[in-house]
Amino acid sequence: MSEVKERNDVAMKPHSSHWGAFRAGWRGDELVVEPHPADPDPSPILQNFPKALRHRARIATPMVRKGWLERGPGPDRMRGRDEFVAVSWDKALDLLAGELKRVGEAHGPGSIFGGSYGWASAGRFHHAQSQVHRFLNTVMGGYVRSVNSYSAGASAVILPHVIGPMDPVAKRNVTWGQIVEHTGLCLAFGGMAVKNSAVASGGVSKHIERPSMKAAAERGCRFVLIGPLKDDLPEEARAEWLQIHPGTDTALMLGMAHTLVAEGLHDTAFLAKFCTGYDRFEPYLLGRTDGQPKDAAWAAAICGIPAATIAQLARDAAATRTLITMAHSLQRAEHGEQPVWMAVVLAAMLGQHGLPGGGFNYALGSIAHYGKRNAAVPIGALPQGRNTVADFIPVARISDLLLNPGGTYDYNGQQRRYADIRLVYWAGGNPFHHHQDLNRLRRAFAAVDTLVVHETAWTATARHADIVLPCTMTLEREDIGGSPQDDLLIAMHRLAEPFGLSRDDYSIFADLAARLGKEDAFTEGRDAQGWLRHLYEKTRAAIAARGEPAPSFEEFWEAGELKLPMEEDDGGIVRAFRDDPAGHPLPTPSGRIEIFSETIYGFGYPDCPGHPAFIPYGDVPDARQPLWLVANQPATRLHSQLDFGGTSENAKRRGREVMRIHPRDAAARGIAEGDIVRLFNERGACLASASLSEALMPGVVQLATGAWYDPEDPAEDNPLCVHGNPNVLTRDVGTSRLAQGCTGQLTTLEVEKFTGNLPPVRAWDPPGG
Ligand SMILES: Nc1nc2c(c(=O)[nH]1)N[C@H]1C(S)=C(S)[C@@H](COP(=O)(O)OP(=O)(O)OC[C@H]3O[C@@H](n4cnc5c(=O)[nH]c(N)nc54)[C@H](O)[C@@H]3O)O[C@H]1N2
Ligand SMILES: Nc1nc2c(c(=O)[nH]1)N[C@H]1C(S)=C(S)[C@@H](COP(=O)(O)OP(=O)(O)OC[C@H]3O[C@@H](n4cnc5c(=O)[nH]c(N)nc54)[C@H](O)[C@@H]3O)O[C@H]1N2
Ligand SMILES: [Mo]
Repeated sequence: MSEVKERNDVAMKPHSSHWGAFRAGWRGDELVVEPHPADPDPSPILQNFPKALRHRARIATPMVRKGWLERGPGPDRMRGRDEFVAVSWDKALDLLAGELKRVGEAHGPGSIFGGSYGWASAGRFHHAQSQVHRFLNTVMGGYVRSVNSYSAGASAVILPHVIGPMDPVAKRNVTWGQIVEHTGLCLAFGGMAVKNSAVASGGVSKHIERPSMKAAAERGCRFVLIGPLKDDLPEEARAEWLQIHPGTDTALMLGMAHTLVAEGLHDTAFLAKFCTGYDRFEPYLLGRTDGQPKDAAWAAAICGIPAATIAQLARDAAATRTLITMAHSLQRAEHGEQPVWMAVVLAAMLGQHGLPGGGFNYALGSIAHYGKRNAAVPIGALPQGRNTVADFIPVARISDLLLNPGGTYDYNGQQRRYADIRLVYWAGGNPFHHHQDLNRLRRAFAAVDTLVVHETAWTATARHADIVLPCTMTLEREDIGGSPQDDLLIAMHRLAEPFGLSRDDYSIFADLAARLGKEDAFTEGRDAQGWLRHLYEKTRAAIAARGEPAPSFEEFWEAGELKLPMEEDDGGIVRAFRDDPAGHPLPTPSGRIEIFSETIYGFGYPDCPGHPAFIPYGDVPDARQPLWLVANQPATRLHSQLDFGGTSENAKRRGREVMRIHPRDAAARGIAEGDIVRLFNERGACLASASLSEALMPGVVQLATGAWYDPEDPAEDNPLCVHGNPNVLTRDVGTSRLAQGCTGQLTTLEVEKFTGNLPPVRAWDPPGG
């Protein structure tokens, strides 16, 4: 095999992950992992692999919860508190097939929740979420699904109303190449942390964000970071840091917009030609509707940035090529629809949408998908089959669904009703990582008849399941790595034998399908290799159709990668609209940018009116919970994945996640560097190790997500998490009635030095041992 490289006597084989393409091989018992040679800024997350592969946290054998085995399916508060019994694969699959049959016959597929949100692993075929969806569709007739994501719950709903679907606004708009060449001022709301662009679902072979910011800054582009944390932009951007109170960015943007109007700097020609509804928004901006002009002084009192700074920022933005970027985080918060909409409006008032390196690019820098050119050929994905169940929930309403069968709620103009769910099937996601208010989630999971989880490791979600099926890790199987925003398709070679009795999700589902008499419907007669060839063919045929050399599957596998043709950097639908508004209208009701939306206005939601507005946060610091918590993405891993890997573990202290606090706030509480602290609020509490830092603003503490939930006493209803999972603290409320998105980024709490006996961290110990 030509791609096998000898380095330090190690035969290296290609593989890929959400956090980068790489090569790996064995030096004796040690797995050696090296980034793809073309990657200018590889991620340290890669080094989670070696230690994780054979870690004790891996699941070795199928397990069934004792109470479920003895008493059968049914609501049970013992989930997460019970013992497990090891069973053979045959026994586990017989039990599960019987339960699926019972639920299907008695209650129908509309009683199965297969939302199964989660990132799983990077391969196109073994992607667990795709596997479980295909299984439920082809074998069970369907399932209640989830829509939107934890990433962009609010923007996925608001953007189509006001400018266009999220994908073209985020992924085919302003590129890093345009920024390097054209941008004069980049206003980065929530920053563009390179720890975040370490990641792209499906994989990324070249991390270009840091070098691009460096090149842009060296040319003279000015970066302004607006956010509570200084390190949300890299040193290389040479950014100015404007510290803003969390949840107040809409006020800042309104203050800038007001300055533009007051000084006649807004682009009235652009507003007239490309937008609709400015006349309905301006009275609010100027205070004609409520007596309160949203001027810079008003904004300053809310967001904490001086009025003169706000006004000058508006003038500077009007004087050059200005790009507004906005991290996902701002909309993963109460009223998260508003900052996104207001950013679209501010860029419109600046007249910059559609200019190279200007306008608004949602989520640039939040993930490595954005700011890239797109592949000119399709990349295969596992077909999902047909879901006969029309019902769905907005993804972050999972606890509401399970706790309120038959209950009603609003969503994007609809009044909807929650289904009566009996069986929940999860593969490739970790709700005890991603969901808010984990004590409430435990009550929700107690309400179903059966919870089935496929996992590679003993996450808290696996520990709360009735049936736990052990799965291979990506390194233990062959797959194809790729994403539509990367120019390399990677042949993911197998590097290790399956751990214990673990099996691929695919072969588990194929065996289950056979037990339910639907094997052919699920497999279409293909084994895993057959599917890889089938998926590859889609890309190969498209390359051949372009008249370009299109290697066979064998050639691709042997070479280890395939370079894909890429589309032109043409600015996408926003540029096309600017160039020809009549010929290329935006896919909004008016075909224009909607500064006022008749549609949204017609919904009559007080928490999402007809134009962007500043709506104060509900959960604000008070005497009892005086600090903001920023629960952001971890630098040392992807979400909760491989929390037990080397990079992640090495960043912990005394086994706990590190939480950052400003020295002023620490001093007021007698907290010193390295102290174990207790973070608490009305919903829950967790421990963490305190680190004092002036890289965050006073009044804000930061604890990244991803430390595995580890209840001190699982028998309690609101146990202390001894490891540092911030989702015991966050609120489980939707962004608004419009999008019902996740609001996990921000909450309020108090912090104190922990003085009790330090409980051990057991998050990675298998249950019962
Ligand atoms: N407080 C707060 N909460 C948040 C956020 C926040 O900012 N603040 N961010 C949110 C966001 S943006 C997101 S995207 C979510 C992420 O939430 P998730 O995507 O659910 O988190 P992951 O840890 O990636 O979960 C993936 C799981 O799949 C498992 N897995 C990997 N490969 C395989 C496989 O081949 N087969 C099977 N069966 N399993 C596999 C992994 O072990 C892991 O447990 O979290 C959200 N939660
Ligand atoms: N290393 C790593 N990278 C990741 C991930 C990961 O788990 N690990 N997850 C990936 C996924 S799935 C997603 S969706 C993206 C998420 O991307 P983001 O949501 O953009 O990432 P976060 O790190 O949660 O938040 C970015 C910053 O926003 C700032 N912020 C928080 N609240 C406010 C506010 O009210 N106003 C302002 N101005 N700033 C605020 C915080 O300082 C925070 O550090 O990250 C992706 N990248
Ligand atoms: Mo996400």
